[in-house]
Amino acid sequence: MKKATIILPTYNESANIKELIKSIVSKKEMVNGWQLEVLVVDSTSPDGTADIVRGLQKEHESVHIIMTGKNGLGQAYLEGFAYAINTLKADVVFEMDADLSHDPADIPHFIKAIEQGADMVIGTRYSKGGSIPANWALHRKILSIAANIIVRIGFMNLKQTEWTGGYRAIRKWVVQKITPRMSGYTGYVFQVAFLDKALKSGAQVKEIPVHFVDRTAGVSKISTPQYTFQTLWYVFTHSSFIKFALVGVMGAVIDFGLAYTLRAGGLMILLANAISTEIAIISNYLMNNFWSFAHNKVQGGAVQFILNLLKFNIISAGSIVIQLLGIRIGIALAGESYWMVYKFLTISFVVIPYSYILYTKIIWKKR
Ligand SMILES: Nc1nc2c(ncn2[C@@H]2O[C@H](COP(=O)(O)OP(=O)(O)O)[C@@H](O)[C@H]2O)c(=O)[nH]1
Ligand SMILES: [Mg+2]
Repeated sequence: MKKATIILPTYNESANIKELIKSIVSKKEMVNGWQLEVLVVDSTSPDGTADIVRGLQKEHESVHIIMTGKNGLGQAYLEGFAYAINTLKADVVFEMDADLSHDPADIPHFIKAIEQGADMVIGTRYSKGGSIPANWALHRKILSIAANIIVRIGFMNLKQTEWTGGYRAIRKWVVQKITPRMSGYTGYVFQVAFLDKALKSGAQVKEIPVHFVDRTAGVSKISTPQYTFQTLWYVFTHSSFIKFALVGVMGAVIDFGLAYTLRAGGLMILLANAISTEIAIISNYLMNNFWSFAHNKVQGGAVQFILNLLKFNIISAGSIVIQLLGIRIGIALAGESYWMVYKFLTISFVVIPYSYILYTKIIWKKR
């Protein structure tokens, strides 16, 4: 029989924990072939959450608890994952809020998705069949919706609709692979960082819709300004798309700088530009391979490396043709004086999507 351990991080959840654990335990019969266990990770709550859990342990041997300091939600999960896998021998771990926002009746759906081959299952509030609480204050709705949209666009991953939610089922191998790289993300940013790293590691991630219910007891522990800043910073520093855009800017600087220098050194204009452009293309290829798309680096030795550099050259040549066409069309429609505007618009709205899509479909494919 396989084992799934449902990890409940708690800080002052005495008003919720008993009802939640009883509800989870009552679902045990609903998942054939799986043993369900509960692991509470309590940050030494002063409200006596742990005592309530210890009381329940007398009736239910599938209930476990470990104590930790108040070191953030992510840190509580890291400690819970380690205990669930090393001590309880879990095959799958669940993340779940302990304030009754997540409905234990969804647990069998998560298990089913795992059985169908998913490595990680995410309960999403943002696809058909899911929802955020109707009674949330407007600012909370906006914050939650905006956070997910910003992360989706930042990572250019529109497929993943839920990044910040904490109702998840994760296979052991994903946890073991990702957790050693999570020590810098021990607050609420943990959720975004973990999902990003799981996707980059090639985990099959599946979403299932969930209704998120507002807590009726206890208070939220989220610190909005800190969370917002950490999330934005994480996306900015880990988005392949943003890195790709920065590489593009660096390429332009190299191209212009080198062309100017070579020309000043006495080379013919066209020759100077041919050399500078090719060097910029090669340096872009290297920066994209070892930085922007490092998780999907070109494999297969020197031959593949050169072959892909050739493909990269062809795609880059396409960018130049597209730019010239854009400028040409602009001139035909609105005259010559604004050619820089046409160039800017063509690069922003055609060249960038064109090259990003081709790079990620042809050269740095998802493995
Ligand atoms: N162990 C532990 N649990 C925490 C910590 N911060 C939040 N939690 C738990 O994480 C879950 C989600 O937190 P909550 O404050 O409801 O966040 P919100 O739903 O985004 O408002 C709840 O079960 C909290 O008790 C922490 O520092 N340590
Ligand atoms: Mg909550």
